[in-house]
Amino acid sequence: MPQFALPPQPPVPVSARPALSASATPLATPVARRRAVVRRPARMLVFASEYKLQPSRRVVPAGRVIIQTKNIGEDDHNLAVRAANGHVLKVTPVIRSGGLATLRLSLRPGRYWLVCTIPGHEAHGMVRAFIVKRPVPKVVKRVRKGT
Ligand SMILES: [Cu+2]
Repeated sequence: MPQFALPPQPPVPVSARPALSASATPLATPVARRRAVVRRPARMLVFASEYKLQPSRRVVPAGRVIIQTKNIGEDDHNLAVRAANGHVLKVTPVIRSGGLATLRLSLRPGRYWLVCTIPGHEAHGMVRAFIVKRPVPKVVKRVRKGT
């Protein structure tokens, strides 16, 4: 398996990811409970450099999303979130080398694009798609306390 230099995943539970054989773990309810309660925004970290964007994840659950962009390159960059219809939903200010910027959005399920809108940068490769998926339906809390 090839090793890519992808940035580490933030420690946020990916609710879109199906639970892997929960029955294999005895007393797997804490995981289910945590998934049911998750209302925090999803998070994504994007590294920007010449000339690429490296998102920490390609799928996020629908709803609030916080996207942080770190410019690990030498030139100025920015980060825009573009909907499938071409509309730019939000864009950061210019991020200087070493700088960090944060976008907060609320996204519906669908396909979106991360783009650096500085002229020429998208054409040079600073564009990446990501998917917003409907979150996993609320898990009904199974009360198993008191034996
Ligand atoms: Cu750029």
